[in-house]
Amino acid sequence: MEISHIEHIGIAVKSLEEAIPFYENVLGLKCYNIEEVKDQKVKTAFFKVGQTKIELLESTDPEGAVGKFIEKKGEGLHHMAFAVKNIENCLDEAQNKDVKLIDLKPRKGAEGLNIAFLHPKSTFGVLTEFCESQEGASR
Ligand code: CMX
Repeated sequence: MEISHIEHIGIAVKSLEEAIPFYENVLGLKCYNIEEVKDQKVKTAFFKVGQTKIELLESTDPEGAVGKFIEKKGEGLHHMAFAVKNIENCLDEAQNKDVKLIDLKPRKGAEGLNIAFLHPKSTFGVLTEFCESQEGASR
C-alpha cells in the first residue's frame, strides 16, 4: 500500500458558521472551499495546513453519518484520510488482510477525489478513509 501523507482530518461540527472563525481568527488558517457533498449528507469547509487539510463537516440530515455521530458523541474528530496512489489496490489489500470495508469500490468525495472508507470497528476506533487524487488515478 502506498500512502504518501495524511490528506485530511475530518472534524464534525454542529455549525460551519460557528466553527470557521476559530480556524480563521484564532489559528490563522484560511477557509478556501465550502462544498456540499449531497450523497454524504454534509456540508464541508476546507483549510490547508502544509500538505494536509482540515475538513470541517456539518450535517445536513440527522440520519446521515455525521448527524448520527454528533448525536452520539458530540463534536470532534470524525475521521482520518490517507492520500494513496492506487485506491483500488489499497481496498483489495485491506480486504485481504481482513479489514472491514464500508465502501467496496471507490466513489466521488469532496474536491472530486476518489474516496473509500474502512470501518472504524476494524481500524481501532478511527474511521479511516483512502483518497486518490486524479494524478494518483493512473495505474
Ligand atoms: N469514528 C469512530 N467510530 C464511529 C464513527 C466514527 N466516525 N462513526 C460511528 N462510529 C461507531 C459508533 O460509535 C458505533 O459504535 P458502538 O456500536 O460501539 O456504539 C458504531 O460505529 C456504529 O455506529 P452507528 O451510529 O450505529 O452508525 P452506523 O453503523 O449506521 O454507521 C459508519 C457508522 C462508520 C459505518 C458510517 O458513519 C459510515 O458509513 N461512515 C463513512 C461515511 C462518512 O462518514 N461520511 C461523512 C464524511 C464524508 C466526507 O468526508 O465527505
